[in-house]
Amino acid sequence: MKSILSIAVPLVVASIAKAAIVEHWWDITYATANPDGLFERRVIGVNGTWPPPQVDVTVNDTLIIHTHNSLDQPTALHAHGMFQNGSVWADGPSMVTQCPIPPGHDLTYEFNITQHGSYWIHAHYMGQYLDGLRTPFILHNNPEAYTYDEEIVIPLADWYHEQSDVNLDAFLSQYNPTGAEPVPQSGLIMNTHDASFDFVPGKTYRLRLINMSGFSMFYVSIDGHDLDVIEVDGVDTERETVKSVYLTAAQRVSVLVTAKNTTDTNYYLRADMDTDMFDTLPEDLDYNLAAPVYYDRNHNNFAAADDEGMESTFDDITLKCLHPAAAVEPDHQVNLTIDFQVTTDGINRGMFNGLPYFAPKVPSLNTMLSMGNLSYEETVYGPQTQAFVLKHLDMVEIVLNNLDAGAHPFHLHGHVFQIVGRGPGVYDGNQSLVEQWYLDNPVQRDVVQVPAESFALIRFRADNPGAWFFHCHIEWHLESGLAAVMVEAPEIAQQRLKMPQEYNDICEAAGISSTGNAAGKEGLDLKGAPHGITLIYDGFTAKGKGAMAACIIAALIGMGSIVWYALADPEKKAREIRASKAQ
Ligand SMILES: *[C@@H]1O[C@H](CO)[C@@H](O)[C@H](O)[C@H]1NC(C)=O
Ligand SMILES: *[C@@H]1O[C@H](CO)[C@@H](O)[C@H](O)[C@H]1NC(C)=O
Ligand SMILES: *[C@@H]1O[C@H](CO)[C@@H](O)[C@H](O)[C@H]1NC(C)=O
Ligand SMILES: *[C@@H]1O[C@H](CO)[C@@H](O)[C@H](O)[C@H]1NC(C)=O
Ligand SMILES: *[C@@H]1O[C@H](CO)[C@@H](O)[C@H](O)[C@H]1NC(C)=O
Ligand SMILES: *[C@@H]1O[C@H](CO)[C@@H](O)[C@H](O)[C@H]1NC(C)=O
Ligand SMILES: *[C@@H]1O[C@H](CO)[C@@H](O)[C@H](O)[C@H]1NC(C)=O
Ligand SMILES: *[C@@H]1O[C@H](CO)[C@@H](O)[C@H](O)[C@H]1NC(C)=O
Ligand SMILES: *[C@@H]1O[C@H](CO)[C@@H](O)[C@H](O)[C@H]1NC(C)=O
Ligand SMILES: [Cu+2]
Repeated sequence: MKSILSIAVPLVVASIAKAAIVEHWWDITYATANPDGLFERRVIGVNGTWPPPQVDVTVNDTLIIHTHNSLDQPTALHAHGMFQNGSVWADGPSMVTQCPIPPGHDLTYEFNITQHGSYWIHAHYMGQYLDGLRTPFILHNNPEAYTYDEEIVIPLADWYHEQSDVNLDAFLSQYNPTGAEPVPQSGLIMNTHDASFDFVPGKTYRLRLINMSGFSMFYVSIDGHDLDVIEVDGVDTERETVKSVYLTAAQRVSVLVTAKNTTDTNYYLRADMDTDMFDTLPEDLDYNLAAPVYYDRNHNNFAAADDEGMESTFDDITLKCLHPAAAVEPDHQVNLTIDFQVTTDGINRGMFNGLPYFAPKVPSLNTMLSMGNLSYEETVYGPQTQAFVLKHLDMVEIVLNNLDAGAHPFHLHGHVFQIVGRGPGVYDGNQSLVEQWYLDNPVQRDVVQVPAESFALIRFRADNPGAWFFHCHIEWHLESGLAAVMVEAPEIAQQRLKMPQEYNDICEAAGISSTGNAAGKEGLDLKGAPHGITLIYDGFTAKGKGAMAACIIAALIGMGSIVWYALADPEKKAREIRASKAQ
């Protein structure tokens, strides 16, 4: 009896790891940095330094990030991949779940850690994360699903020399009718151009690869080593041994790597950018990144490259979840057709179902929580907010038909989804168009890559009342309109959720109403809600189009400062930049 107790007691003590309150204070500021060694530029960091600190928590902790906005522009922070179940206001996307934090103001992001795995925190306002406001966010479990000796967090990112607002201005311009995206000047491994790693013989490492890119896709491998995939986007997977992995913007993959037993050879970790995306390939862009993996820093014997680069056969759809869940028939379908077209303002925009997203005058979450049973009417969220109201607990299938000649990574906030099928061309409900179904144990993640001119079918349970952004994670495409909002279970949200007062206070400080419809009004009167930039229909004369665009731009500028917060209005933005440069 005595001996059992003496064993049992320490075990119990060890397993009830005390949940902690992890508290951070972030003053969001400008800083200067030269991470690629080629160009020093103004970046956005924390407390005057860059990069922002990595955040580490353990399951059951509560994370509190006290932010102060010391920039001269609004900002907002998103913890990518968090379900925020019961705390949707802390999700972060500007004008979806919160008003952006005006310059000089504070906001506290507080939420419980119920998940584990590899995530990241990034700005969700205009192109700010490409200016550097992004950092890994690691949720440790105890115990972890797999054992390993050490973990190495490896953020990968593209890097621009120009400020995002200037890049956005050039991208969202009538002088860019093909919608050519700004091409990054560099790629960074570990936020630098000269990363290196040390491996100790015989040890097993968990590499947490996090793609914090705004645009570029990478293939990652280590010469002479296999990679065992064990996690995608916070979901533990069955171990699968591969030579290289592929990550689109915002995706994460953990791999286990067993170090060699000898130290006579060193190797390179390779991260090759997928150059298919770039409209032009600048000669000075080094898109095949490499970082040495040293077993012994005293010699220079490197193994020959055995890099597959873009020949990689890695395909995340074949991965299986460690905790399997079979697909079930959907109760409800949402069809989203992805396209890029020049719209009535003369700008090439991304769009779902022929309509680019424009932020409403009131955050969609505030509309949902303040409009009683009108919150079921999709129109109250605004004519170009692309709101889809979902019934509580429905199994929802999103059909993503990509008409574009480029691949796009789509991210759903507040959930992971199953990827159940994929195929070339357009899915019209004819099930034999699906190349292969994945129904027994489909992979689950929070970002899905939809290849060019093809479709993907994803499914999730609407079990998280709130307003959840769904968008392309290529930052340029999000800003141009490739986004929608899933309004999930409004009546349950109204019963269960009580938005902290501080969130209403920042709306007031920003001059934005925290209640009402997309126009900031009661009922179904939506006059004044941002809209009017649409497809150019046949039948308008060229002159007519010009007149119409001018009229819309005048209307948007007339909306004043609210629109400045709410909309990526290129004309107004351009004027502001010109004005600030003139000062
Ligand atoms: C930022 O500064 C605040 C106030 O001095 C400090 O409490 C906090 O720990 C700092 N945070 C970081 C990440 O440096
Ligand atoms: C976090 O969990 C605690 C305890 O279960 C709960 O009282 C609190 O409301 C939760 N906080 C949030 C922001 O969900
Ligand atoms: C978190 O809390 C749950 C429920 O109390 C418990 O089963 C689990 O072991 C805890 N996880 C960690 C890492 O402490
Ligand atoms: C990150 O994602 C972007 C965009 O999808 C992609 O172009 C880039 O190659 C990826 N980087 C890595 C290291 O996987
Ligand atoms: C290293 O040596 C151990 C023990 O001798 C062996 O079990 C293991 O397979 C070796 N590992 C590699 C990567 O060669
Ligand atoms: C909306 O709510 C009001 C009062 O709460 C009720 O009278 C009305 O029938 C409801 N309308 C619908 C469409 O459910
Ligand atoms: C989606 O498209 C399919 C095929 O065209 C159609 O059968 C289905 O009804 C559509 N679903 C919705 C919700 O519109
Ligand atoms: C469904 O697609 C298959 C494969 O393309 C085609 O052979 C078949 O005719 C289609 N069925 C219908 C009803 O359109
Ligand atoms: C949210 O919490 C509810 C219980 O409060 C649970 O039923 C649901 O599955 C959770 N959803 C997610 C996405 O975590
Ligand atoms: Cu895209």
